[in-house]
Amino acid sequence: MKRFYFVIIISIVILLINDGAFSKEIEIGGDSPDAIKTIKVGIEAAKSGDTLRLLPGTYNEEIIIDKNLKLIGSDPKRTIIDSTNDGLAFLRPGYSVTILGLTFKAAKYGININKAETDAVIKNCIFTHCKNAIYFSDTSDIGLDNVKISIENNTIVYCSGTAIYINGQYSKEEIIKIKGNIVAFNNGYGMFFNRIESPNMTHNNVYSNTNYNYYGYNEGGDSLSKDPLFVDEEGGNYVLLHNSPCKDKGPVGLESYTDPDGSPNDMGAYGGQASAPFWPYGGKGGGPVITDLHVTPISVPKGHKITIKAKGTVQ
Ligand SMILES: [Ca+2]
Repeated sequence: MKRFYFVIIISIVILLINDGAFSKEIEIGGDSPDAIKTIKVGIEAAKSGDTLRLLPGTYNEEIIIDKNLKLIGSDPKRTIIDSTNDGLAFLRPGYSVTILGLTFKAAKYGININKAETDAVIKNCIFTHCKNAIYFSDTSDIGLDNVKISIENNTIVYCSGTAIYINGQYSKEEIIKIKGNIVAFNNGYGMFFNRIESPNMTHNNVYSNTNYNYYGYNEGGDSLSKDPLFVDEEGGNYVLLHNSPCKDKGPVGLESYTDPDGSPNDMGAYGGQASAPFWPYGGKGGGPVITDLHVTPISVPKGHKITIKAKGTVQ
């Protein structure tokens, strides 16, 4: 009888170990000598369902997706995929991938999805100075129910081609969801749709894109076309100024859409609960950000005066 209980307990322990090993988090980047330095090596080490957490840094590589993964950046401003061809490519169908908190820079295609049967969530990312930012082209006539692409709370600016390109034989809502994005100052189209009948598209700000803001499908509900007013677009800081028209105008309806300070969703990469790890605005109510601190002179005898100058910005 004793032996019988022993066998059961061992079986439970093994089940727990297997379950724990099923999905893990792999850290990439950083200065530690045994750190995994490239995303490619991280993907090779990952099993389907794992999360790759990217420490701040610039990754000069092309990411090929060949398993179900989450790619989570530390902060889009500081976690940069700088690639000349594809930033990230789905070359085979059937993968489910979440991409969050990254900047895609300089790529010919920031994210290139050319197969049906893809489940991609692209969230809180910045695309800048790419040719095309998010490019989905499925030239087959299959995959009506086998594709699910969600493009939410991204900032896509200063690309030389099209910001969001969707080409596929799809008509159902929820298959392509495009919400809360800022798409501005791109040199081609803001959003280009071919053969798609009804993307689920709301709360985007699509402004000043050289060809057309929209082509092939008109803007969805609650959308804007206004200068987003970034803190420093020349310097690549796409945080919103306090008077940005994108403040509190992002998607509504889900708890995840609420900003980390409790206010409604801001459009762009700094909006929604997922931006909490890199939320740039301080706590609820917002305190000023102090910069340009100068003390002159830096040393004086007792009883003399010094001048302290600083700049406070409320975002
Ligand atoms: Ca807000």
